[in-house]
Amino acid sequence: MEKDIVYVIGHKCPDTDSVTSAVAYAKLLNMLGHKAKAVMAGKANNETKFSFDYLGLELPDIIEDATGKKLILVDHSEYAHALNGTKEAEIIKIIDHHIPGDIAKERKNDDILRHTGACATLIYEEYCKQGITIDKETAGILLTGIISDTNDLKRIVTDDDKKAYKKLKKIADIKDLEGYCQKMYEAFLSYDGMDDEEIFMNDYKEYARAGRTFALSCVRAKGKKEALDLLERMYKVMTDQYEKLGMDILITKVHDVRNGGMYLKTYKDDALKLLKDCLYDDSDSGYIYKEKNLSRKKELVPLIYKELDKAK
Ligand SMILES: [Mn+2]
Repeated sequence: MEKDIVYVIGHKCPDTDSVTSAVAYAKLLNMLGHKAKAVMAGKANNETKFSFDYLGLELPDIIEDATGKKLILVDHSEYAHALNGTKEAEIIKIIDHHIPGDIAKERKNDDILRHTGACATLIYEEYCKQGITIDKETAGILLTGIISDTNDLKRIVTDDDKKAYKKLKKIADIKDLEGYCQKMYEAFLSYDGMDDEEIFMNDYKEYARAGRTFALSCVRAKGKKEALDLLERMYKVMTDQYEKLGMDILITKVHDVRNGGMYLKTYKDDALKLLKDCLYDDSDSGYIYKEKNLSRKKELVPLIYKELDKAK
C-alpha cells in the first residue's frame, strides 16, 4: 500500500517555496485521483512554520531517506540538493525553476523545467492546465510560495510569476496581505530557537564543479554588528563541521538586510583566495565585504563555477 504512494518532495534544508509547492502539487494529484503525499526533506524554517500556522495548515511530515520510494521532485533537480537515497528512488517527475541539475539531465520525459521566480508559479500553471479550480486554501499556499521566493515580487520575476500572483491573490483573499508579507519576512530573518549549527544548515546548498565540491550557506543579519558576529559564529561551525560535511570548500554568506551588503567567509585552504578572485576583492582581511548582496543562485554560484573552470 505504502509502495503505491508518490511522495512529493522539495529540497533538503527546505524553504517555503519548496514546501508550499510540494503541498499544492500533492493536493492536485489527489484531486486527479492519484495517491500522493507531500513530505519535507528536513525541518521547516521559521518562515515556513509561521506561514503554515497563519494559514491554519499542518506542516508535511519529514522523511529521512528516499530509498525505494516513488518521488516527484519539486523546486530542485540536483542530487546534491535532494534527500539522501534519491539515487535509489524512482523519480516520476520533476518540477523545477532553477537551472536544470544532474537529475533532470539524465532523464527524457515530461518534466517541467522552466525559469521562473518561484516553483509555486509552475504548480499554479499545472492546476490551470488540468482545469482544476483553485480553492482559497490552495491559493493561499501557492501565493505564500511566490511571496517567499520573490520577496513579494520585489526580486526579478517573470511575467508568469506576476500573472500567477495576481490570480492567486484574488482567490486567497488574505486579509492584510501587506502585514502577512511583513510578518513572513520577520520570521524569515529570525533564528529564534535555533543553535549556530541549525542556523548554518537553515539555507545550505551543496554544489560540484570541475572536480571540486563546495557548499554555500546563506545567513541573514539585521545590521553590521550582527552580521560580523554571525560571520565568526558560522566560521566556527564551518571549522567544526568540515569533515562531517565532506565538501572541499565551505562558504557562508551573511546578508546585512538593513544596509544591503554581504559578508563572505570561507573554509578552508585556498577557498578565500578563490572567492576573492571571483569578486575582484584585493583586501587582505579574512573575509569579503561587498556593498551589494549577490544572489547565490543567479550570481555567486555562476561566478564560482567560472573560477573553478579556470583553475581546472
Ligand atoms: Mn524555489
